[in-house]
Amino acid sequence: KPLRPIVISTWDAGIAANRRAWEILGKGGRALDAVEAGVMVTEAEQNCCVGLGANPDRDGIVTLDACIMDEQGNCGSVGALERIKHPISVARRVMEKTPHVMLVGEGAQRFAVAEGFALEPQKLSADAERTYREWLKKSEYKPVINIENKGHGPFAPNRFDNGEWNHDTIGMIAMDASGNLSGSCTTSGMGFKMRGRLGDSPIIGAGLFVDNEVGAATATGMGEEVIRVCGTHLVVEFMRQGLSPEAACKKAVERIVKKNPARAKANQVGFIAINKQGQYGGYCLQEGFSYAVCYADDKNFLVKGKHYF
Ligand code: SD4
Repeated sequence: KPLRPIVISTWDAGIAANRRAWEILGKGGRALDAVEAGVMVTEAEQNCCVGLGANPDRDGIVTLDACIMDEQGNCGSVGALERIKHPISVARRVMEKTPHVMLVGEGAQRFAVAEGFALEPQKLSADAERTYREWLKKSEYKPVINIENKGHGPFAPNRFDNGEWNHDTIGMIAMDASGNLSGSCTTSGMGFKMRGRLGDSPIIGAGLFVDNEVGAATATGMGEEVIRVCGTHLVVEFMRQGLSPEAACKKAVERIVKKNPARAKANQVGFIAINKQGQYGGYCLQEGFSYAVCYADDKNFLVKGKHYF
């Protein structure tokens, strides 16, 4: 029996985000509203991995990326947005109120302010302040090649010293009672990224893709790996060819590995997907990725992503 409505989202923070999304979906609300409201919960949390409380770039500034896509293929995105609490809502305004898909940096912030979003103080959360100071101790600005060999990916400490994978993103995809799909993705990006760096999360087809005929997918992990293969577009196209959500995510992960096995081995990427039949699935490079699945008042649980390595 098809699961409908359904909402799934990345990592453990997905549980709280799903709960909020379900308040809308469970009442017959629109998937687009659900995926926006859902990830706003995560964006609003201080000392979390997403939003203004998250880790800054190397210059100590939090820069946020987000995108959103609806059942008609409309989409909006913001990149490198500073001092705005809810980048996902700004992305939605870009979609609904401008002729464009993507606004970045100062222009995105100016648009947000013109739309009535408050300019928040430029201040790190207590957690981020502590982590940043710690990071500054060890990490100088070295050419990429010098830090590449730490097993941390090209430039970000993708993995903590305790072996856990760092994550700074929530991606959410949903199908509503009418059978329409939408998705959202929001992030502070990789912690301690170079200033100006954009990852996959604000890029339609990389961090998020929705095709209402087929399904939807979102990604997390090392954005550069996802961008190189147009990750979520690839997942949706594999579903179009008849693969289940899990098999489609797996095949996209395998594509990443095939391109550069050594690089893939040093990084984490996770994809999650749903299809029009209300099936869901996920797949990742490394053990340690989980996603949250919700399809009823009393069904909101974490699933461990199957992994390649
Ligand atoms: C990025 N994909 O900026 C994001 C980071 C992420 O869990 O997903 N972290 O590359």
